[in-house]
Amino acid sequence: MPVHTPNIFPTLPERPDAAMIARYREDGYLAFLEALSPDEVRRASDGINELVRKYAFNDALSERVYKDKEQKMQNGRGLLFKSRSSDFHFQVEGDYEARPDRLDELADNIRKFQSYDMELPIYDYIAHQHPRLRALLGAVLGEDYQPYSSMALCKPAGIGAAKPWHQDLAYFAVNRFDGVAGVWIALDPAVVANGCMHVIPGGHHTGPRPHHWSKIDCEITTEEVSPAAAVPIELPPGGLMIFDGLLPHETPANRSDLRRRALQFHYRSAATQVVPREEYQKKFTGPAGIFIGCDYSKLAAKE
Ligand SMILES: O=C(O)CCC(=O)C(=O)O
Repeated sequence: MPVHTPNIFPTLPERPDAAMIARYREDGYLAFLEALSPDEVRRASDGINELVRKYAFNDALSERVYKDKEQKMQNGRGLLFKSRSSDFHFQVEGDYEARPDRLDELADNIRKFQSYDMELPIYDYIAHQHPRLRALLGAVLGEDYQPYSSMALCKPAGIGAAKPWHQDLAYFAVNRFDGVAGVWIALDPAVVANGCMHVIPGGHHTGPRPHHWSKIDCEITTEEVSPAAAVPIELPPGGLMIFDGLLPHETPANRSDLRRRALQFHYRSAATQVVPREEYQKKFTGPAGIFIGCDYSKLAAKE
């Protein structure tokens, strides 16, 4: 039976109306089938290959860090290429063996890019200047919102790993949890079979949920989320979803032969400050007052 997903609108408007923003507050997300033009999608998609060709196995520009099979957490595995001049880095999917003579194939087998928004003008434009996205973010977070992070998640065909249930604020060190939004933009058709986003509508109202390091990643257990309440957000290339930093979401593994690349950017309201991790950990707590987000000190202890 086809699932009807609420809050999917045809086009990202020049100004979102009050009813849309009310739906965002209630359900924790909105999606739009058209936000980027086909030309913007093509440039953003080509940019991934361009960055891989520029940095991978180029020892002058990047260093290589091997996160191999000994890593306890599956999603932590995979070769990392780290820029020598900025925070930009990207991780190869754990099950793919990168080779310097196959850079376009490598570009199709990246797991994620991080801190890439200033690496190419097209990413800077989409993340920081796109007029309709700016209007949406201004309506959701206030006009003086700030960028927080950039990631691109590329679930390679056949081997793309699942990202289990989590809240993004379980990772982010900020002083309050009502002013962070993520924006996720499909570059390929994103459907259930290749690991599109799934969300729990309204699941942000319950506040922080307990996360733990499983063999796969930092995740919420399924006793704490009800996958039966989840809806898939299927999007064509150029489609966009905005979601609250407390909204539980996941993406399944990609066992299909369709790659699934997406850009993701996070933003914070002006009142939401980045704070030291110790300060944030005192706030992202459960009823017992204990930190329930992703505790990196426990991960290190497991290794
Ligand atoms: O796009 C994906 O596969 C997962 C994105 C996500 O939920 C995240 O990185 O927090």
